[in-house]
Amino acid sequence: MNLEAALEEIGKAPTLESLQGLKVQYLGKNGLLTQEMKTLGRLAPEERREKGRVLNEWKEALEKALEAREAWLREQALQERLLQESLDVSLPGYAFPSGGLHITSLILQELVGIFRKQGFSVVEGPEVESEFFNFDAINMPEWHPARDMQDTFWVTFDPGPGFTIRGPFGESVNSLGGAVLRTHTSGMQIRYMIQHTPPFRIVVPGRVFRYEQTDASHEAMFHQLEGLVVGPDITMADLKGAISELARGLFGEEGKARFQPTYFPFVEPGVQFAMWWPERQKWLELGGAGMVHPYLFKAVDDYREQQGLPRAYEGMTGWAFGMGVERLALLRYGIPDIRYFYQNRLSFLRQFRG
Ligand code: FA5
Repeated sequence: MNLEAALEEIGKAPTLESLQGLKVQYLGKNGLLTQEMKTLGRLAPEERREKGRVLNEWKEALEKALEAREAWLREQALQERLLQESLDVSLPGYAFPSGGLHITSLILQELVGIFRKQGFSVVEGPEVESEFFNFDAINMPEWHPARDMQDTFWVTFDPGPGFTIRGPFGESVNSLGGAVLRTHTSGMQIRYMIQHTPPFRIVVPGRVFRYEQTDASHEAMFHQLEGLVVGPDITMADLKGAISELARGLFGEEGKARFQPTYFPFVEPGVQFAMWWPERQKWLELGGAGMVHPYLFKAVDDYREQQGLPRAYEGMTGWAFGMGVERLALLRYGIPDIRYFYQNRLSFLRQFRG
């Protein structure tokens, strides 16, 4: 074996693979140096020591050369890769899709903004509600059609430990009937009045649920905005003023509201209201409203009394309204089908993102 030639060969190995080949060729189990080592046993002791020393030096020299070449080849490969992968900052960048608010959020924000300007506070309530707040306390006794199974998602699962419907004071109200997915935001009228004393004005945005066959104008899940104003001298004129103001906020100076009598158990008198849409020259039916029924004030005061609080609603008057948020969006943007709202198709949603 010629050490010089071997070292030169190693120093010129073009690739890591060929270098590995050389390593096997010299130092492998049957490698050239290994074979030379095997001959040592046949030599006289003196000669063996001398040749053994030389072969060990060769071995070290080969190992060093292999290592050095390997390091160089690896460095070379790295440099090449860096060169290939280097960033070309002149390339156009990727466009990251940016998110946006859902059409329902946009409308809700707009509505709430209009009421905030008039001094209303914004409050929210639970989506799983007790039968008591959703129905009984707002004068919707058991025989009322809205309590039919078609209209209401009853929460019939075994509540199990840890699940209780709580009243405004954290007290369990499970004893006051079953649980429902709230069918409207009107239950919040009671929750809020129990905890606060008049005068006040609030709006309550929120999700509501109805066990309904869906169609172009009916969803099983939609949003409402509830309004409630209570004080010593609140009149129907204030209600008309507030809804008309909302119409102007939404549709500009030409915006106006129309009221027609109708029946809701929790208002007296009750109205349904529509808004004039100047662009299309037509009326949009948006929701119900009216003067708070005295039944509610009594139910609230009774509840307060049970909790050791003074009665606070005798001699008070107030008005309330509840409107469909998606309905408003449908009419305002000429959207043909309410089911588009929650199918999550980007092609639809992108048209409205704020
Ligand atoms: C109510 O829910 C009453 N709580 C409103 C109210 C509040 C009246 C305070 C008086 C005082 P109604 O069931 O009509 O009323 O629903 C109100 C609005 O919600 C409707 O005008 C409509 O805009 C919308 N709405 C009702 N059902 C659906 C549905 N399935 N899908 C989409 N929007 C609906």
